[in-house]
Amino acid sequence: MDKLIITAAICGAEVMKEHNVFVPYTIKELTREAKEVVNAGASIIHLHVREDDGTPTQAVSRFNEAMKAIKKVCPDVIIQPSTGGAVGMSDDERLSPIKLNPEMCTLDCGSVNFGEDETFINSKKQIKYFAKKIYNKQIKPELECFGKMHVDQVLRLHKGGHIKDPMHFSFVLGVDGGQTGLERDFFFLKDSIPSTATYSVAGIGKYEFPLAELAIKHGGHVRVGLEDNIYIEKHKKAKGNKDLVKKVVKIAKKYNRKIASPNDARKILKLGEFI
Ligand code: KMH
Ligand code: ZN
Repeated sequence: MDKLIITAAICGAEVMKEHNVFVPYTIKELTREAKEVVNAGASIIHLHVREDDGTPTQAVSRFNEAMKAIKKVCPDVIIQPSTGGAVGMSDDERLSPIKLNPEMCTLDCGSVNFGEDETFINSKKQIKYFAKKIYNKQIKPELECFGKMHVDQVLRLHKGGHIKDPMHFSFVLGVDGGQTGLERDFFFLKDSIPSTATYSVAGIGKYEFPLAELAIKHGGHVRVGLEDNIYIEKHKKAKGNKDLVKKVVKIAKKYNRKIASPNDARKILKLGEFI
């Protein structure tokens, strides 16, 4: 089994300090969280950025500032900016961090309701547009799928030549409006992708650690972080992203799964290789 790649989603666009005071907004806070998760075992940082007051932004200048500051304290870490941004942003606004030539970025592979009245739109035409822009820059997309139909969408786009091998999926499960993150969901998605592809799971809220454990047992990779879940255990808030990463490392130890360094992750994900 490959070593375990831990991605830390340290910030997100929706979760606020009112939910967990450790959600980073400023560059200083982002850098603190990044350093702590990398020390705890994360090799990839899934990055959103905010204005100092917490407003989500996709401004290239803010990403530039954040990525430079993070690289200063964690020179090896893989930074994976979001091209999802926040609900309602335009395509080109969402794509702006790819101007900075990151090694990876997200590619959201279908639309999904977020809670009561928000819908995160990713039409087939948009996915093709994003994919083209991302591959043109030789960036490796993490294929974010909020349910099985998004996986099917990826497979069709792959067949049509819009998505390239080697594919790396991220199953983001448990969104209020998306697919649940139960054991049966995990197997349904994992067993739907080609054996040559890699995958990571990101369980929202209560699904975070049960899904992480399944992925650890079955050769997948794991994403955790305050973007997805603010609790270290029921009713107890995490004191920063590092607590969530440390908990994953502990589960991995139980199953003798070694933790990937950023360079291990580059090899496992074949970063920079496109067929
Ligand atoms: N904040 C969501 C609207 C991504 O990073 O690509 C989108 C999201 C997915 O978080
Ligand atoms: Zn995100």
